[in-house]
Amino acid sequence: RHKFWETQPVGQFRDAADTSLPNGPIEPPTPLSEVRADPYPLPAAFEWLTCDLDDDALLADLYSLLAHNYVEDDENMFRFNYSPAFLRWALKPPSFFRAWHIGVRAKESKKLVAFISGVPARIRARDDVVRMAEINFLCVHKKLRSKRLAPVLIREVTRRVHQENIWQAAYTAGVVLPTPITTCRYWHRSLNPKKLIDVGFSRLGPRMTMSRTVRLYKLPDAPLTPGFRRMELRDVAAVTRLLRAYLARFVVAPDFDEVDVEHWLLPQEDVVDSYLVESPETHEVTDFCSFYTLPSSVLNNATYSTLKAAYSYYNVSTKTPLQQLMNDALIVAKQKNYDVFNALDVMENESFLKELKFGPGDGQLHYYLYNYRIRHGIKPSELGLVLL
Ligand code: YNC
Ligand code: MG
Repeated sequence: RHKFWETQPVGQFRDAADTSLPNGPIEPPTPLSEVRADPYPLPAAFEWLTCDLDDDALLADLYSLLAHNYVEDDENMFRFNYSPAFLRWALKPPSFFRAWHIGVRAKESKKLVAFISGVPARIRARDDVVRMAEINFLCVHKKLRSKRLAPVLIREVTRRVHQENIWQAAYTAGVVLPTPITTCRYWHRSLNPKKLIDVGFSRLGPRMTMSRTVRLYKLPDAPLTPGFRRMELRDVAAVTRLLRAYLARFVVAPDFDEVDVEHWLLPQEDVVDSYLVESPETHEVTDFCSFYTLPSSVLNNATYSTLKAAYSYYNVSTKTPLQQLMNDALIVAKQKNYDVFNALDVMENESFLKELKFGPGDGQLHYYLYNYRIRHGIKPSELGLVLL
């Protein structure tokens, strides 16, 4: 059934019931001298291109490939529209490898027609901190679909990851592959209900009028928690301490140090936003919340061309109740003109979703590890990892 995935070191569906298989790596590393030295062959009209994302023209090509060909919802009403600045942030974390930014272009026209990327990360599974690649932005131009190009891209990124002596990876997908470690659902909190209804993202509830709906989702003008403010560079050490202590509670989570926190969580306009609570008395940082910005193109609507969406990222509460903290996150997102605030049911998010008027989305997000078995999988609430 899965001609490609059946050949890969991933949990296979037929092994799901086999309790004798151990947790951890599925295959041992091979000596680096045995890692294939040459790129995998492509169909004759195409060539590999290692992408330099500091090159604005190349970044614009990547932006455009994804803006026209990347992930859509099941009804093809919306398509992710990752911004160039976001792509740079997502693909150039500390110690990134340029060789892992892999394009395919047409030899003749030089047009970029496919892409896959990896970035390095340390991810902990139970007690085991593992160097991994986070694989993302796999995309094949719509005109080149179903020609088995995706397996070539995946094999090539795997080869380049192996060349760095890294043997595991983490990734998410909307499709079911062998075998998810967990399956999550997105929840959506309307901030601009009228627009969301106009573009077909949500519908007016039964026995609801537009004005009642607008009132239902109304939020205060400013955050309510005393000491709630934007994160700054001087907060990196405190945020790292909070986050490390919190993520230790989950079965699978990133192992962030201060260098990672500065990259992944220090605010960047329209890319990532982070807020914290600094106690007005002790000046201690007690709570933290963050979201990233990922607009979607609205396909086929006469009035609107994009939805501005915030995605819940990492949140830590030690003093301010998590629900109150996330209510303040909703308030700042509304102030900044986002149309919707999205969150997965990972970590402790279930504890605030219903109370803060998030509704469940359709469609699921499956989380995967490559060459690492987690027997029986985990629950979304045991997952402390958010991929972009
Ligand atoms: C997918 N999303 O099952 P079988 S998520 C992985 N992730 O193989 P073809 C996928 N595999 O089943 P198309 C996949 N989607 O026969 C399909 N596949 O074994 C598998 N969409 O290839 C599929 N982006 O080229 C099948 O299919 C084989 O032309 C079929 O191309 C697929 O970034 C795709 O959703 C997704 O651009 C590129 O449809 C195309 O359809 C497309 O005939 C819109 O491929 C955009 C989209 C995917 C977003 C993402 C994570 C990717 C993870 C890849 C796996 C990484 C493994 C770890 C590597 C490093 C290891 C180390 C160490
Ligand atoms: Mg293809």
